[in-house]
Amino acid sequence: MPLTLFAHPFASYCQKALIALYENSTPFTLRMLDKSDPETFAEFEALWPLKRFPLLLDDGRPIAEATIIIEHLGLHHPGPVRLIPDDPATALEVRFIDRFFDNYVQTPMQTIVSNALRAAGERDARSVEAARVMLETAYAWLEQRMTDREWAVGDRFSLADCAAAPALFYADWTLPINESFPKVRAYRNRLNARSSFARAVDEARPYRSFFPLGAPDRD
Ligand SMILES: N[C@@H](CCC(=O)N[C@@H](CS)C(=O)NCC(=O)O)C(=O)O
Repeated sequence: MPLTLFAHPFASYCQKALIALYENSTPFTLRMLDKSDPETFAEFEALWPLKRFPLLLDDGRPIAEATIIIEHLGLHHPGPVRLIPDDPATALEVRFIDRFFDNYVQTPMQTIVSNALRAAGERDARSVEAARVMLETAYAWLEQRMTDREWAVGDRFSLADCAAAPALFYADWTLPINESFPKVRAYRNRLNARSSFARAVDEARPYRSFFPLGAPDRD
């Protein structure tokens, strides 16, 4: 069954879904969401009026939300790398950590980045400050969690790590993960070295000028 992904390589939630596709070498066609291609955007919007990407089209059926796309792939297009563990209790922990990265790392990071995209008079310093506090708190919580761990849950790469990789990649560009969080920094380095994510990062390289805070000269 043909799979199509509406996505942009630089977008963090798209990278999350791409990691899952690359982990299992799942064949798919990329429909690039680029402002210079309004027809693809219109097609995407007709399928998913909430206009948040990525969106997977599986034999014509739209599947939204990066986490749900990864769950869908595991259910309907499984490969050798099982990103949702078979054990229900471990799977629940994976889903919790996936929520942690989306809600408490990606969301505050997106708040700070979107604020920077606004005109000077429309910026919201209070939301940015709250987002910074949330990110710092998330780094501190994760620092404790990553003591003696290679991956976010158990001893295998999972959905939780798919969520973590782009979240920590861009969070560090937004509010640097400082030296008081060595476990988080080491985990981010491990994620960056994972071949599925390294490929997504490489494919996004040409778009670094899009980062409104100014992309640092490093991964
Ligand atoms: N909850 C969605 C969030 C997706 C999301 O925020 N995607 C960003 C790109 S990384 C987007 O659609 N941005 C376009 C916009 O905000 O208008 C998911 O998990 O897939």
